[in-house]
Amino acid sequence: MTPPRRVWRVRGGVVPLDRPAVLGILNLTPDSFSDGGRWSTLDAALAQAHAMVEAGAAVIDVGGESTRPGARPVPAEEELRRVLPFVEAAAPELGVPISIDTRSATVARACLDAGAAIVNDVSALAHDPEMAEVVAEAGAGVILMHMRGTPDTMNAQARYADVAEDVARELRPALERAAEAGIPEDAVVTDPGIGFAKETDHSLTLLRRLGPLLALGRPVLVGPSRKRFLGEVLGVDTEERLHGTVSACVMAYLAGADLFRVHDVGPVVQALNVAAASAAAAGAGRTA
Ligand code: HH2
Repeated sequence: MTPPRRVWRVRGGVVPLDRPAVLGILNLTPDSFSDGGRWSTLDAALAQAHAMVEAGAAVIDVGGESTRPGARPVPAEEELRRVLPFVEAAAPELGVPISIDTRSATVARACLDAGAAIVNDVSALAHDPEMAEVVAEAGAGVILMHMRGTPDTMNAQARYADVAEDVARELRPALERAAEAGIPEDAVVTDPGIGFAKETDHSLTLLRRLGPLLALGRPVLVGPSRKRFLGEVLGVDTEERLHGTVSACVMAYLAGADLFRVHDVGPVVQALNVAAASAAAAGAGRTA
């Protein structure tokens, strides 16, 4: 008998998880650390989204607020001005679910109404008290990411006894918030928050030690793309971090991650497909 298909339930459908799922990043912000200001017209944003789908993205993750360390919050109206026209235009034609990267329930609600299927909340439903309800009412998928403090204050809070255990324990209240609001278990994905209140060694450790997070019983997403910890290991600037990003994703896959949020979709999809094919050929799971 074939085992039941693993899926992530999202608004209006599912994201299959029987092979690695890549989320293509589309930052419609002037100040994101690596692609800020690049997709400043609707046409450019749509073209980039289609190119990422073509390259194998299972989801497009669109954001209108930078969460890089030290970033200042953006008012909901401004966030909506940046992302809503894209969601309205892309949802009917893209062919994959759209995820909205926001901490604001107002932004999430408007984007879900316009056809988005997933909310990627880096505050794990803690920033906006209405967020859990908005996700539940829409039947959306949700990504619950670990961080401490806010992007403004998080860097000072990167002290852990055991980063893998601490991250998993600190995400539990978010899972409870989701369950209390009526969000189904199979709509929830967790994320260790690479680079969010994490020193380089914490991010590197988390890529190898996802066990405590996996023990929470939800699929795990990682977002290492072009991040600072890669720059610190390799001594290279943001635009030269592709190979480091690819290695980080493959390592996290071998440690049990199912979803990967990246800027460079094609190379990461290829690398993960090789890793998955090798695991399947060996017939003994990912770590054998
Ligand atoms: N990282 C960033 C933003 N959103 N969401 C999840 N779930 N996981 C992450 O690791 C994650 C995230 C930061 O990266 P980026 O979007 O490239 O930059 P910026 O926040 O400057 O827009």
